[in-house]
Amino acid sequence: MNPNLASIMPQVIGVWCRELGHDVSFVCYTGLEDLLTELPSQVDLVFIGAFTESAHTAYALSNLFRSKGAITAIGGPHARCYPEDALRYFDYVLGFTDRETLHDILRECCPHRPLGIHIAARQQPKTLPGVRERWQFIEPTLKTAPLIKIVPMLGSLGCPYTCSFCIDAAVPYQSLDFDGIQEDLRFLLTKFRRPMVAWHDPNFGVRFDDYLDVIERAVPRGRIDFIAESSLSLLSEPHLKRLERNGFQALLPGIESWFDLGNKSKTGAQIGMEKVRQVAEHVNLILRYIPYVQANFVLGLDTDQGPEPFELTKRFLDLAPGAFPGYSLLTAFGRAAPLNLDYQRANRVLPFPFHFLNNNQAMNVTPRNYSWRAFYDHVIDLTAYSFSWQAIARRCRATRGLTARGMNFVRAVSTEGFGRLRYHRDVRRRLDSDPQFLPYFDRETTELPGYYLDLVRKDLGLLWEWLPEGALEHDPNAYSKSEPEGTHALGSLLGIASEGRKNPAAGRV
Ligand code: B12
Ligand code: SF4
Repeated sequence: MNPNLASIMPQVIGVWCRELGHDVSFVCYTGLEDLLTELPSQVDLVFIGAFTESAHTAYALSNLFRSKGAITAIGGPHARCYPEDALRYFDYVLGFTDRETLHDILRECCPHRPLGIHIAARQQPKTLPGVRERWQFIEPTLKTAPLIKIVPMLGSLGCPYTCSFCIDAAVPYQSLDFDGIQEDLRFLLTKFRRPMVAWHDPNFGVRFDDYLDVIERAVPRGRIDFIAESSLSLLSEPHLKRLERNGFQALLPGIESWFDLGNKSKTGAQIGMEKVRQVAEHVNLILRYIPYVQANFVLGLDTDQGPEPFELTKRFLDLAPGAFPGYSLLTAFGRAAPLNLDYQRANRVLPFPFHFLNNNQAMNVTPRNYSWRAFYDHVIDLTAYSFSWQAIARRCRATRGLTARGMNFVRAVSTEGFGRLRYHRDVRRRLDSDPQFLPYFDRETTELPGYYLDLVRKDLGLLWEWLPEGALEHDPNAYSKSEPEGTHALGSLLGIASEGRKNPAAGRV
């Protein structure tokens, strides 16, 4: 599946660089490639797009390329969330990136060491190259996906909601060019017998009728399958009927919590069991029209206490057995969200190495209302319940279609369901038995338990040798240190503009 989860933005950078006359090599790392052999050996400038979970891979690669004389730049979620840290290892660290920002870097292209420079456009780009232009990079990436091939598309950026834990809380909503979207959909019909498209919009369907009008104009009914992340408040029955007619096969609504964020789930002030009943009914309604539903939850929010939130999620699974539950451990990704300032100011953020910050392998915020042992007990109990054989069988019975059933089964018994359960149990056991664990979790020491060190070393493989010294540590409070008390720091999400010195030399990127 991994090539189907590839990001759009590195493809965009590739398109823009070629348009500006550069000779571009593009490598999409899906976790299986041997990067040391796949990557080109001689380049002038390297752009790396990375999530925080792959920051150490990115840092090691930057070090490797710099040793061969290249200039390095990082963009993507990690660069947006932890720019101060990335500046230690890259010449350029990018926030919002438009064509102009990229052009400035290509023109200048010179080393900035020991500390790189942080460059960001004032806002999200107004336009991005579509599928037709990105096809040169999409096609080779999807070649490595054996069965299902999913094309990533974007219809909008930002979100009108302001959930305080979200990276889009401060980013204004904007839709992308509808004509371009229409053309891309038509283009895809020439490439696959039945294309499958995943919308990477943070919240698909905000201008619902406009998007569905475009799809209906471009696509003969049912010729393209779609997947989208959306919020329950946008998924009314008339909308669901229209989505079904237009080939939507999977939706991923965020429920997040039974005690918070009512505006997202259209449950208003309702909380607790009331909300469970209402949301379960809504999810069952969705399942009548859409074969696959993943319901997303955040575990460990400040509004949660005692066993109740976890028990309520179990009741939800009983009442809506067809939904696949996606659990995220509360994670404060640096300066991603306004709420992170509060966690940092309250000294609640743990310095877990970036490698573990993928919403599952570590929770880097001290829970307000649980001890670590109690918290993990609840997480394990809920995960075991969600992926028990009874729950898997119930999910299978409540889902339509072979693909949806197959996906649910594979996800439950692979690294996601069973794998995470094993991992959480291992962590819980070590909270009792490994003398390094609890002191680290309780922030009595910053010495990383050997267990985690071994895991990063193993995962990085040969790249471990290239990981710069000190790169496993970062300042978990960097965001709050850069903001005066009392601010909510929205300005800093936009970064600083480039001065863009001129040095026009087209090169290999
Ligand atoms: C679509 C999406 C996905 C998709 C596609 C993932 C992918 N590989 O791109 C799916 C569903 C697969 C997914 C999975 C995950 N996701 Co996700 N996802 C998003 C989402 C909703 C939109 C991102 C997006 O594409 N936006 C459109 C682009 C154009 O805008 P942008 O991201 O703001 O990028 C701008 C700049 O950052 C810059 N830029 C971006 N990339 C690059 C690259 C280069 C080279 C350069 C120069 C610039 C640059 O330019 C852009 C234009 O200004 C964001 C939330 C959000 N609203 O941003 C979360 C988000 C990115 N995901 C997140 C997480 C944690 C995950 C998972 C770990 C969750 C999980 N446990 O499974 C996985 C990891 C997947 C992986 N490693 O590939 C976090 C990342 C936090 C972090 N610092 O790492 C985010 C921010 C959500 C959050 N929790 O706050 N995700
Ligand atoms: S609705 Fe979703 S994308 Fe929008 S701000 Fe809330 S969590 Fe973020």
